[in-house]
Amino acid sequence: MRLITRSLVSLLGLLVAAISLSGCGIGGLSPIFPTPVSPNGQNIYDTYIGISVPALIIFIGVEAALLWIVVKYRRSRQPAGYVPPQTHGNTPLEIVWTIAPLVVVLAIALYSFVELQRDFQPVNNAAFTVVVSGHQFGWNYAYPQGFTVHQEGTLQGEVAPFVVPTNTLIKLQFQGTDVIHSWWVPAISGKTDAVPGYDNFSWLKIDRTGKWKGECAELCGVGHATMQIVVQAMSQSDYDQWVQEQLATKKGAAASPSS
Ligand SMILES: [Cu+2]
Repeated sequence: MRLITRSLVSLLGLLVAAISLSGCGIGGLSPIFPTPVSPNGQNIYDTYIGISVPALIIFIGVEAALLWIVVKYRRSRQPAGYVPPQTHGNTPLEIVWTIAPLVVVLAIALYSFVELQRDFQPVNNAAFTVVVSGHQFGWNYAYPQGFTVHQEGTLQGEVAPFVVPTNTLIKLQFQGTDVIHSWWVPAISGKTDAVPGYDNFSWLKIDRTGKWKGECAELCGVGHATMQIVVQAMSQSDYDQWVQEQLATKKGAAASPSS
């Protein structure tokens, strides 16, 4: 009976941890199930659900069978000095419980690999490319129009947004200037490493206006936790206006004498 109580208490603890984790947003970053806003984010979400739901069903089935056996065949229900039948080995059963998990693991591998092939290839029909470079500690977004958005790492308030137009396929080219960083906005795409000396690629095509948060997902030094990411999607006309403002600011900065 003590074993059952202990199992139930552990299960309850896990449940409480899961619920509290799903409830709290870490700096606006939901650790579980953010609503996807880009097709690659949607496909990652679908893959996650497609693997998690069957895994959860298998988990509940195994735990229920375990509890049922533990309760039904507990020692106190058996006559004093009872010794259960001593069978050794069961070839068909052993073959089944070796092959069944293998099939499950291979299915997960294949499912994930197909998603990797589908959404982690460099695209060549993008409207434009933004070069995203990570450094200790922040992100720079170099636009083809010739200006750069700096997201300097901070824990005091929000960083400047990486602005994109909605419904536009944008190629992201990742670079690292010192150590490896990883760009991750869960609602948009999978983690993509920004590696010194090697370019990685991803893309986004956001279907609505709004703002989404992410963080550097590769431990990169003492300021790692400050490397916030904010992506903002605007309508094409708002975006065009924003670009003009950036160009004007850049021109102004170049004209004024710097110290
Ligand atoms: Cu980093």
